[in-house]
Amino acid sequence: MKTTALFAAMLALNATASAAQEATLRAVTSFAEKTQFSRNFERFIDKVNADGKGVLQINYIGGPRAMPPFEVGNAVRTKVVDMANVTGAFYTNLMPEADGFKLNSKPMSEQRKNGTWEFINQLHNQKMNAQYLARQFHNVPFHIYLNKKIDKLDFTGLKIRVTPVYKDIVEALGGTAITTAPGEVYTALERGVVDGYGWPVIGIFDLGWDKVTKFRLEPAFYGAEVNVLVNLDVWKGLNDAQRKVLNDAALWLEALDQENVAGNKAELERHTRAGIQPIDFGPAESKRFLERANEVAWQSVIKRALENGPKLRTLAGN
Ligand code: 173
Repeated sequence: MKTTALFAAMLALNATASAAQEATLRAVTSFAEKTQFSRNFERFIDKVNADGKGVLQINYIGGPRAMPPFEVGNAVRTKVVDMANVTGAFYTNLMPEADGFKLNSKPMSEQRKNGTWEFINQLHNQKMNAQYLARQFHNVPFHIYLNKKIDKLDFTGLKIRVTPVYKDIVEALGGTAITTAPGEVYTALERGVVDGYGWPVIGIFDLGWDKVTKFRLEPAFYGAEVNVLVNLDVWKGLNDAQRKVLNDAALWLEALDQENVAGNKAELERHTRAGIQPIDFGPAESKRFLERANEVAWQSVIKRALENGPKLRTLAGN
């Protein structure tokens, strides 16, 4: 009896001691280090490491050189890493609903007020064993980039590099979809394995794709989403002060999206300087494209997520 009590007291003491200690989280990103879709996460890490001195630190392991992008979601789920910067498009195998996140372009301030964040956090808790700490880039749309000129909105005969983001619309327009990680896009274009690719409006210069890109198809569509996830066991193991450092930095990170409006514009100007020409079939065709893109994507999400798909669509309001 005495030993048990002593042992319990020691355990309690130990737990208090470790809770008061500085925690260190190991983090990876699913995009190349120091490129567009890793950069704000890297700023977030710097902020956490400055604000969290003595409380919580992030040990940045790096990007795709450390871990293949399509494995990052599962690595968070299984606690191979504690935290990751990753798009839902890279973990639709674990959570088909993630394909619907690109269809919600409302600012995160609004998504946090209208229940969207809460619902998507629940999905992450249940299916990814993860806390949905932050979402970035709601206002950065995608394009299809092409190396062959087309004279109507028809991809018949074209091979286009995709992720789940673009697969349904590429196939709906008659194209052949070829899934690759971003790290394989340059070589695929250079060798003519693909005639084009999907990517957001920003970021094609990071890995030199401007050298192997001729055209940018208008209009832009959907909205990029790159999330900061924390393994749920790790999250629950943190104390209030540690979680506060992360939550405060998460809101700060989401607010950085304000910078994207100017960033998108500057990048389009850079496309022009690089000789990348827009292909634009005018307002009526653009409208048809956007409606089609929206519809095929929702149908695809709803087919795989019969209850959650329609709920996501209601929350997105489109
Ligand atoms: O094209 C991609 O690899 C992709 O799906 C994506 C998603 C978000 C941001 C950047 C790229």
